[in-house]
Amino acid sequence: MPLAPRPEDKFSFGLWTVGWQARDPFGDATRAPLDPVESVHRLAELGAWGVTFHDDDVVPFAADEHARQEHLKRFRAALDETGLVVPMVTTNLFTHPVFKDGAFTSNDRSVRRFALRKVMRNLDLAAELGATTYVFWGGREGAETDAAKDVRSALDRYREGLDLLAQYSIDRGYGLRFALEPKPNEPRGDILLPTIGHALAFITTLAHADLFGVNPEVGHEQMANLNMVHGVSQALWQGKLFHIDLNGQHGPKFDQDLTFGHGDLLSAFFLVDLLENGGPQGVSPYDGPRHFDYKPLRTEDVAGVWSSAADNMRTYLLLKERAAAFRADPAVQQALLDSKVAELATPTLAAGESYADLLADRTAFEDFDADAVGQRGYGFGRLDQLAVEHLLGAR
Ligand code: DIG
Ligand code: MN
Ligand code: MN
Repeated sequence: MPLAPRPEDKFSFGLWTVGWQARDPFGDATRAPLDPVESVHRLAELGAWGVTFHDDDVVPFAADEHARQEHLKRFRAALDETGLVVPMVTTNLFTHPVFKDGAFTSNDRSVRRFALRKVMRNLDLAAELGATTYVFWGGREGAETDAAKDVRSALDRYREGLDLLAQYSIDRGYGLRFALEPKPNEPRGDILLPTIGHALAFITTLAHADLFGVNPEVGHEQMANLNMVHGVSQALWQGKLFHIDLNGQHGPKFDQDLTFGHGDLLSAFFLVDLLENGGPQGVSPYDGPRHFDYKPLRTEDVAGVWSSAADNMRTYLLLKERAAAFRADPAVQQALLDSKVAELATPTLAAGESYADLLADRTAFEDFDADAVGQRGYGFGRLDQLAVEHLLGAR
C-alpha cells in the first residue's frame, strides 16, 4: 500500500492547526504567524486533499470590507493554484473577548445577535467555496459556575440560533449540512453539548434535524474518559457522522490536540479500522474527509510544524495498512469466529418469530443452562493480542 497521501485519501487540515503560534495559558507564542496562503501551498505539497478554516483564519477579525476581499482573493488564488478543496468551513466564535461568555448562548443578547450575523456572513463564503459541511464547535458555550447560566434557556438560544442559520442556508439553497462538535470543557469550565451523546440528543430537538450531525474529535471524547470508537460507532449507527476531527490525546487531561496516533495508539488503530473497514463488518461506513484538527507541539520549530502535518497522514496510512492486515489474517478470522463477533449481527429473534414463540421456546429459558453457558470463555484477550501484534508489525 502506498504511504504517500493521495487525493482519494481525502486528508484535510484546518488552517488553524499548522498556523497555531503555540501560545498557551502559561507562555507566549513560540512560532511566528503563518500566512494562510503559504499553508495552503505547503499542505498541498505534503499531499493534503483539502483545507478547512474559521473565518478569522483567513480574514482578520477587524478587517474592513476592502481588506476582507483582498485576503479572500489571495486565498482563492492559492486554492486554484493548488487544486485543494474546501470540504468544511467553521466560525471563530471563541477568540475575541466579545465571546467570553459564549456566542449563541451568551447572557448578553447583543452578543448572540452579533454571533449569528458573523456566522451568516461565513455561510455565504462557505457556500461560495463549495463547502458541503459547516461545523459548530461551541467552545465558549458554557460556564464556570452553575449560578451564571440558565442551561435550559441556553439550550433554547442554542436551538434558536441553529434553527435560524439552517433556515438561512436552506432559503439560499446552499446545500450545507451542519456538524456539531462536542467537547466537555476548556476553554469554559463546562461546555454545553459536552459529548457525542449530548449532541445527538440535542439534534433531535432542532427544526431541521436532518441537516444536523456531529463532528466528533478524538481528544474531546477521550478528555471525558469516553471511548471514541464507541461514540463514532453510535454516530454512524444514527446516520449522523457528518465529519470527524482526528488527533491524539493521553486520556483525561487538558486538550492536547496531539498528532493523530500520538496518544492512545490502539484506539487510533480501531478508529481507522472502523472508518476504513467498518470494523468487523468489513465495509467502510464513512466516505467523508479524514480531517486533522491537531496542534504541532509548542516545542516544535516551523520545520517541525510541517513534518508533524505529514506525520498525521503517514500514521493514518500505516494504521490503515495494519488494519487491513488484521482483517485479512486467518488467525484473526478464526479468533473472531471463536469470539462470536459476527453472531451479534444476527437478530435475537428469528425472522417472523414473535414473543409468543419465544415464550414457547423452552431452550431459551426453562431448559437453558445458565451456569454452563456462564463458564464459556469468549477469547477476547486473544483477539486483542492479535490486534496488538498487527499494530506492532509482528504479524
Ligand atoms: C477545536 O477542536 C475546534 C475548532 O478548532 C474548530 O471550530 C473545530 C473545527 O473542527 N474544532
Ligand atoms: Mn481539541
Ligand atoms: Mn476540533
